[in-house]
Amino acid sequence: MNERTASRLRDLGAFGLAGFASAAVLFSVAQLASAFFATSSAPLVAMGAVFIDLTPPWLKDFAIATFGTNDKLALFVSMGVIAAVASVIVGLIAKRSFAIASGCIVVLAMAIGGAVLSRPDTGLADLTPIILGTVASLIVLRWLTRLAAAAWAHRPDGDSGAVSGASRRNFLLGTALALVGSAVAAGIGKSLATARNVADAARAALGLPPAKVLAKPLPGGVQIDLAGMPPFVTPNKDFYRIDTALSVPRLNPADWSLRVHGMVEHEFTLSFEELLKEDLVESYLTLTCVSNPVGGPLIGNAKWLGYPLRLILERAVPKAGADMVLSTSIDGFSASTPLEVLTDARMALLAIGMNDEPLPLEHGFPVRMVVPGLYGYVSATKWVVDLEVTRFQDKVAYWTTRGWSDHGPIKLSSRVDVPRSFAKVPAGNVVMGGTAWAQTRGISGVQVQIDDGAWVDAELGAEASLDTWRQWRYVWDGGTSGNHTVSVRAIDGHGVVQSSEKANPAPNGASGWQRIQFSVQ
Ligand SMILES: Nc1nc2c(c(=O)[nH]1)N[C@H]1C(S)=C(S)[C@@H](COP(=O)(O)O)O[C@H]1N2
Ligand SMILES: [Mo]
Repeated sequence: MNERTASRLRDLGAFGLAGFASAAVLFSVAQLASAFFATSSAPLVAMGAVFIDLTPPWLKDFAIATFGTNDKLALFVSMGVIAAVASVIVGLIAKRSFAIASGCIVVLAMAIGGAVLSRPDTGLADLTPIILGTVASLIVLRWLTRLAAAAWAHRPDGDSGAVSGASRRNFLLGTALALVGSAVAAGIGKSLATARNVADAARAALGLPPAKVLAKPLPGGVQIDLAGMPPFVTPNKDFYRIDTALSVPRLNPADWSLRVHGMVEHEFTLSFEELLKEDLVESYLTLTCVSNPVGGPLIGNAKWLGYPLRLILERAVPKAGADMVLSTSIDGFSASTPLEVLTDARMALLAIGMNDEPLPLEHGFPVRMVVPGLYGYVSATKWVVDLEVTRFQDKVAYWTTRGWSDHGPIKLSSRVDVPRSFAKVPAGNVVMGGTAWAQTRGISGVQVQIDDGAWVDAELGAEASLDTWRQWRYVWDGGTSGNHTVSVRAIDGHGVVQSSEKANPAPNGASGWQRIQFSVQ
């Protein structure tokens, strides 16, 4: 390697490192400062949120299919990698011209500022963190590039011995200081955010009021006794989570209110205290995500405590012509639910409790909607703060503007839970089991098909209600060794057989029969 290449490489290392360290300073200072402002004033949160809003449905499906509920982690990691590469490039530019490098940083900071302002919960003051971060970053970049230049710049006398030894140490010390400082700032930012988090404290302190109408007790036999079957009631910690929120909204119930307005005779605002005083009811209800592929895991069943949305709307008195309720969350998500669905006999709830606990923060604390029979994206608004009675032709909800249907009734569907796909089972009787659902219509039958045999009836677990899923079981006594498949299809309470037509989740839910492979030893 000649002298010239070696010095090029050193530049790359030194100035690239300087750029990286100054970017670390930008993000960590902004992160620290954001503890005192809206959560989406943090650069990564704001940028990620914009990215999610711009995500086309196919990419959303891909992300969920590939990363499951780690999709947000994957997003953060990708953003981190992109930011790291960009920061090294900015460092190299700074070697040539500090002015151009700082110009790049300012342009990036303005883009981040734009992202912050685009969030529904931010104002001008929430630009403070990114401004502080940018100023700190520019100072550090100036300082480190000077140190790097002093240590490695070519000297006309060619003699760099003792002088550059000391100045190289200075540069490395400076860089280490900037990196350690960033880590400390980010850490403090994180604990500050936790300490200032009133929502956790309020949730812990909240005792749920007793329900006026208790849930119908679950009949014995709702749970099929077979290892590998999901519990009939999904524990809160295992309940699937899908939302566009990069940082979970942290609402203090004391500040929460629900505005009910639009095409109604009586607009009103409901406080959390008022909601607690209403006659609350309990009800088991199975939620399902429209992005759930056939046989997928994005479904869960819980006992909800809440106030019937029907009664909220009765109080508001919708005007003639209204056909939709647009529910909006504190973080700008919205769902379009047919007015009819919220006013008919089904138990659509403004929920505050989930399985005898206040709603977990990730599941909408303090208040969310749950509606039997509709996918979550058109009904189950978490952190809900606004109900507007309107018309489908006048208002469009979050996912509809991104290509999904404005109506989203849940499709009749069924799943094999046991055996798992590609499981190896011992010879002899093979006990199979699974789940089927058709919320509001119920399940009247489940059939399975082994290999290319005839469709045969499975046994059904007890029915808890028409709004909950139902388990099934089938014992196959023909377990000859080799590879086999099992397919499943359900029949709803009206006698309709699950459609075999394959459809992707977009735009209104997957369909088709699940078929899995297993082998008998
Ligand atoms: N505020 C808000 N509410 C939301 C969403 C969201 O992105 N933001 N996603 C909806 C979707 S797509 C589904 S499937 C359900 C999931 O509810 P869970 O996370 O409690 O399972 O919430 C719904 N409510
Ligand atoms: Mo969903």
